[in-house]
Amino acid sequence: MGSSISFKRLLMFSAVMLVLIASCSEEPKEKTPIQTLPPESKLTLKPRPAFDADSAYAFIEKQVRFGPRVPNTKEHTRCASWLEKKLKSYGATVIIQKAQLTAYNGQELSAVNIMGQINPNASKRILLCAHWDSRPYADRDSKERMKPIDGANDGASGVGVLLEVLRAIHLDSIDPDLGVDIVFFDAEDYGKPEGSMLGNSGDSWCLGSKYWAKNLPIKDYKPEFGILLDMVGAADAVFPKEGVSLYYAPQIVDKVWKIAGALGHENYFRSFKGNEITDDHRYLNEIAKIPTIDIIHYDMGRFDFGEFHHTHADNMDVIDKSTLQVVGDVVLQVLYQE
Ligand code: AHN
Ligand code: ZN
Repeated sequence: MGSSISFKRLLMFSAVMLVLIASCSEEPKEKTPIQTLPPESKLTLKPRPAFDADSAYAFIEKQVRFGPRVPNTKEHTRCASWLEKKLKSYGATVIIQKAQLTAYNGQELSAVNIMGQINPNASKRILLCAHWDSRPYADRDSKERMKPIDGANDGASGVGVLLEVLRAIHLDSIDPDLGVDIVFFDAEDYGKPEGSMLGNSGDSWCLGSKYWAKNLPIKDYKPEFGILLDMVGAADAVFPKEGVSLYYAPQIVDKVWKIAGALGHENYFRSFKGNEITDDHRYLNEIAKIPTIDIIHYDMGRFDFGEFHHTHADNMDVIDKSTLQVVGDVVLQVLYQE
């Protein structure tokens, strides 16, 4: 039938036209795209309270203004009272542990470890810690090497971040079944000066945490894990997966670095293994058997702990609010992810 033939022709015509149009198109022919879905993120980030880096910075500044926090000085005693008062003001139950410790040179040190507990009766607990004393020497400096340093990064930065973490929890709220313990260790930085003839310096550091680990101030104290912050305030800080942490608490390193990555901070929390560093966490692991990691600035390619480390340049000028923000956000996220 005539109409059927013309219909077939129309169909044929249309098909030819379509092929022509398609082949004339200027668009380059695209291959079927390979499915490149983003890697499945195993982490759903839960809400966390805000960390105020200005406030953390002010807490660091306050410590530095006391003067060097060297055991047996009035600056040290005054700062200890302030820390105790701050912990209480943010709702923590405070436990003060005093100890007479002997330094590498025979000097007796009146030391004080300061602990604050949130939800003290909760059985599941997380420990956060930092050293609050500052180094009595500037043994890496070229001048005034026997004078004490400000210790803005080395000491005050970890404490400042933790005080702000506590303030953030206090202003917000936290699961009443999760206990948070903050411990400020004393006499971490009274280690043998560089070049000292007094033999191996390895165990002359961390006197306060060693004492604390041997004399836990709470019966059957067994937190799930601990996080130590040391030197967490410098610009462009590099936090490798520190060696002692990887040895004793690899699963905690993994947890914390995954969370940091999910927050987009892999430029600070690097994925490579760092050196093994003798720091307070070593003794929490070895003596108290608390799996504890160390978030510590250590840049192997660039002045390890920083050009200013154990010099008079470790002052407020090296403190960078962006780094404080990153570390504070990661620590808070770890707590609220539990
Ligand atoms: C040593 O250099 C052996 N330990 C580094 C721990 C440290 C010093 N943290 C702060 N100051
Ligand atoms: Zn130090």
